Amino acid sequence: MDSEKWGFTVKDIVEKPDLFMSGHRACAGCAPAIVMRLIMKAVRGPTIVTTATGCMEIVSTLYPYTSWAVPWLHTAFENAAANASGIESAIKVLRKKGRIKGEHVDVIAIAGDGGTYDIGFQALSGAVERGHDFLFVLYDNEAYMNTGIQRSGGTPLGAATTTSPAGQVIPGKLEPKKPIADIMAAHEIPYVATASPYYWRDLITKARKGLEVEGPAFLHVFAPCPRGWRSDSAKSIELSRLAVETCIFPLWECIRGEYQLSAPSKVIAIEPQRKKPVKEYLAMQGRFRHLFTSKYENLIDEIQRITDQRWQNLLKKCGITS
Ligand SMILES: Cc1ncc(C[n+]2csc(CCOP(=O)(O)OP(=O)(O)O)c2C)c(N)n1
Ligand code: SF4
Repeated sequence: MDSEKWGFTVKDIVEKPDLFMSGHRACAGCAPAIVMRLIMKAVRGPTIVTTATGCMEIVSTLYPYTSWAVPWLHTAFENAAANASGIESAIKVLRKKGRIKGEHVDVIAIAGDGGTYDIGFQALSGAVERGHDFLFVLYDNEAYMNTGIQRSGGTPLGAATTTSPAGQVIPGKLEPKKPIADIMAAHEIPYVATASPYYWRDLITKARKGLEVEGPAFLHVFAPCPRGWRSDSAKSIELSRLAVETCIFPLWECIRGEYQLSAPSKVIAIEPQRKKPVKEYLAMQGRFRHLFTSKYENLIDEIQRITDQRWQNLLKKCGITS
């Protein structure tokens, strides 16, 4: 794994050993597991990963087995970023004392939406404010899946979860998704980006960029969960594409507070007729099934309105006027 020689050609990517290995216990069609594998294709050399409690931790480390071919630490649900800060600081001290020499060590913290938007947020905000040099990967499957599909701050408006059940009383989750990547961009850290596993090369490149910058980097990765989304397990990657094409999940980077669209979303900004209706995306998921009944169909228009509004705001931040 020589960072000088390794590039991003398909051949390089295929030939690089998998550092997140097969044999884990994720459900069929689990996009977060695909995201783990792609992220680990981006590392430069010696790497330490710390993962908060959540599906990706549980499915990959059923004792005595592990899917991680790098040093890996379990951390509590709330403090993946604090753990990464400690790892990075320890490496600095050991280097200063001459106890380790040689290559840089990549430090990666990984958490789901529950561990990022909600319970891990103070640790994350503090760690990036202190300027620790690590990449934080949020795999966003939009609910607390590991404990039974409870709503999180990342769950979208109208989604049915076990704590926002769609029925006679409420139409699924009542609040829209917290704009977590914008909140991280507001910290003016060196690198913030969004990514989707359909655009796998873009995802790997962004993970690598996040590792290469000095200081904190935040990567928000869209990650369909067929179990919690009540979607076809063969459609996770199609959903990853549709989320970008509908602008539900646009792709962008923000470098020290400066926004720019990534290629798949730039295409839509230039040719707005390519933007697909959110209905197409919603219709593929059982968690939105109730929105296609007369009682709740007005929520589809509301989801479209919020999506359009957020897209227009993003275009403005990128200096694009439509
Ligand atoms: C302080 C604390 N509260 C609750 C839990 C129980 N718990 C473990 S994993 C989890 C949900 C994780 O959700 P998320 O971070 O979205 O990851 P996912 O399971 O969806 O991959 C919860 C509530 C815990 N481990 N620690
Ligand atoms: S519940 Fe969802 S995120 Fe968890 S392993 Fe299954 S598909 Fe993956």
